[in-house]
Amino acid sequence: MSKPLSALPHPPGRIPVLGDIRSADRRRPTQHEAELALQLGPVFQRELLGNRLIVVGGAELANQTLDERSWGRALVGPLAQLRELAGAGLFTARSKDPLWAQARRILTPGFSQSAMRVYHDAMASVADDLAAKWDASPVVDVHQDMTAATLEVIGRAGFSCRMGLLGRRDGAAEGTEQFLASLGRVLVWASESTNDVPLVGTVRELLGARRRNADIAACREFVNGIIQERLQAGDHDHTDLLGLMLETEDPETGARLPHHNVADQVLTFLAAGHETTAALMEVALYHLAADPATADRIASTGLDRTPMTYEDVVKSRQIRDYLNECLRLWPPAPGFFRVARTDQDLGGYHIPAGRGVFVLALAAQRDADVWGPDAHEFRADRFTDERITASSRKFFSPWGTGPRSCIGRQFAMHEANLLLTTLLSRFRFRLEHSDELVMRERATLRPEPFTIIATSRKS
Ligand code: MNH
Repeated sequence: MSKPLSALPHPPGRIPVLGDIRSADRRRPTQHEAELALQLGPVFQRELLGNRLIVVGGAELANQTLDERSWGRALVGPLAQLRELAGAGLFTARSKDPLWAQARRILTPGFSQSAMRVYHDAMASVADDLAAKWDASPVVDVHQDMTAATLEVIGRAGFSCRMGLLGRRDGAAEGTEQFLASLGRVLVWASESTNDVPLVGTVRELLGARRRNADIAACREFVNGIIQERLQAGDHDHTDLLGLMLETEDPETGARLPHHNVADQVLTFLAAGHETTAALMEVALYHLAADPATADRIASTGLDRTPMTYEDVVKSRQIRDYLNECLRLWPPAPGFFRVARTDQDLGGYHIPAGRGVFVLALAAQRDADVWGPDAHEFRADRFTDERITASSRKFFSPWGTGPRSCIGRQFAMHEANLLLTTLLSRFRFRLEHSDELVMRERATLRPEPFTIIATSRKS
């Protein structure tokens, strides 16, 4: 007999009606939940004013929620908030919205491994611009440069559009900085408002609504500019993501994506693609800067080919393993929501059909029961030493799962791999201060800004 949800363990200090308000941390919600998972076990509850969030932080139970027959994706939490920004873009569309399936069919070839060949040169141009910048000024604000680099990559590879954040500015999109500022504020809101204390949150919501609507409008205006420019140019032979979306007929229905949906997708790729990949790059650069011996070792294994070709990137498995350890320890998307399709049992608790749970990858990817006693440590060779297979009990799911898993996975890995190998082959870097890696949250989990000193390997 499984126990009712009300019997799930919860944080100490629960207050009648208000709930677990004392243990709410609106600035670091998922890191706080990962700490709670250590105290409360593999599945627990957090309650705010009668809203119960079920958090799954144990590897075994988290793996159970990946079964697509029993569980599906849920559009709640920050995702639901982000619908205001990205509408029916892939990330925020409902699974039953026909536009989701249509867009996914049209876009899947554009995100396949072989499509990366098409984007490789555009990505490499960003890597070169970044390296030139580091050559000129060796004190590197990593946060700023990774924001710039990842946005440039999506802009140049996805939309054949320079963002003007790196390299030459002529012919670049205008208003990129304002777009970034607006997007940033909307992401903070989506993250914090879902972890707000009720009532206080409602007031904050009302006060912020006007500003937010202006920010959302500014973001949409920026992407409409990119699309309009392409439409006015009238050339139809672009092989980038934007070309694909504007020109391709859905293989199943024969229909093209309506332009408002193309705008949703462009905004989705700019938002979902840059913050996450920047977070991954920053975690990797932090650990490499903190451990120069490992950086030298990786740099000495045939990364000296310049420029890196598509094949070089695909073959550089060492970096891929390194990136996977970064994704394990600090998943840029710290968790995802799943909903029970039918009644389920999770660790002895009854989850009724339709109930949503939050799968906390941040905790499950560090579960010492399956990852071992050093689960909380960064180990550069972890993924080289042990392969993660479908049958292993280890939970590793930084890209989500099932039909709604990350469409940009190959894109992000090719990009991070190429950027990192380019930088590693050309520079030694060290941390300016011996800072700890501190993570902040705004729907994603991303390092607080830090500085590294980059010096050319040639000198
Ligand atoms: Mn991405 C969905 C992680 C890079 C575009 N992404 C997801 C999900 C995770 C995720 C996890 C599933 C969320 C959920 O189930 O609620 N994504 C990442 C990470 C990186 C990343 C860790 C980089 C590192 N993502 C990218 C890039 C792009 C992108 C780059 C695009 C250029 N991601 C998406 C889109 C979806 C998604 C679009 C939604 C897919 C769908 O629902 O059909």
